Amino acid sequence: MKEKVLRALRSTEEYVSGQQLCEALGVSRTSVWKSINSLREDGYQIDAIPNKGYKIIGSPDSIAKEEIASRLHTKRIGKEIYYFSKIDSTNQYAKKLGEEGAPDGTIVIADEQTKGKGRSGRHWVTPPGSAIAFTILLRPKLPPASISMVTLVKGLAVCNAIRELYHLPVGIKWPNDVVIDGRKICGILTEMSAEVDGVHYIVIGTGINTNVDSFPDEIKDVATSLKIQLRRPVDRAEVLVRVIEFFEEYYEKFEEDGDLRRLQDTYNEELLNMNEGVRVLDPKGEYTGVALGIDPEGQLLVKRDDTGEIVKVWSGEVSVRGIYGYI
Ligand code: BT5
Repeated sequence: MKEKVLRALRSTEEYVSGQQLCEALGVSRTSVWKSINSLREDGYQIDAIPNKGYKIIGSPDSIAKEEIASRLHTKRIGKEIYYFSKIDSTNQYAKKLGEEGAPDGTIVIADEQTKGKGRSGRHWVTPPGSAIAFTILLRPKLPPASISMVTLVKGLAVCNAIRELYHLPVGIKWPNDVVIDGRKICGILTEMSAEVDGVHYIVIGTGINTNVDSFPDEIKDVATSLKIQLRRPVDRAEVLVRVIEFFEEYYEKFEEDGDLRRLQDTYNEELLNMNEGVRVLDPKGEYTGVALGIDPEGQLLVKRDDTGEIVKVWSGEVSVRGIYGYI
């Protein structure tokens, strides 16, 4: 109900009368009034003028369900939203929902994670109330081998949302780190439940450092936040909504072909180290070369310095660094 009231108030720049709200939402005056009060308790500033109605004049820094649902313009992703002020891991919860049959496009959002997961058992730090942690559950009709490409689709969405909103010099460190100023601003973890020939569901988890002021010692040299870069806090809901909208747009393109052919050029424009020297940390032996961008399957093409041959690097076990450091 709160979500519907918010949506109605946000649908116009004008004041919306109590009567209009009752009629549009098919509820009583008392019920509208209760929702307005409850929104005020959540930190919304709602101006009320007799005989004119209500208007939102200030919103809290919230990524709760009502806030996101009332601002999101998507067809498919976010039709169901779960929000937690604190949770162990949004990916973990989304997997539970996946097992229970939750629909494609369901989103799980949290303000704090106590056991945020990175890849290969690593930890992802999500400090309370200042970062974004969220996971999208999807049920793609694609073979399991295609799923790792979704992570690249997501990285591209985050990268372009940040650029559009804040004009920051953001880029992608292949395959899935979104980086500003040589530091990581976002991490993505895709997990899947599948059989040999089909996918039950996938969960794509994303952590974005929005208004984080400082990081624990162990990551302070590799992490940054939008607030640190801009020297001002951002509207977290704005970031989350734009990322989801970009993702829906890109994911549709990916799903049509089952590969990245329509996104390859856009991705390569964002790729850090493009046409530059990289070191490929392959467990079978390290080598250096020049990064030539991704192919339609999301593999990084590298021209080896030693043999001159162009090899396809897949992200599974291999990691790629710039010649002079992490990026
Ligand atoms: C990732 O792993 O980058 C994937 C992170 C995915 C997190 C999201 S949050 C929502 C969803 N729910 C979850 O439980 N997880 C997902 P990886 O490439 O393995 O990077 C992990 C490494 O990044 C750590 O070992 C740290 O060095 C560093 N790190 C940890 N927290 C960070 C942060 N907040 N910002 C930047 N770097 C961080």
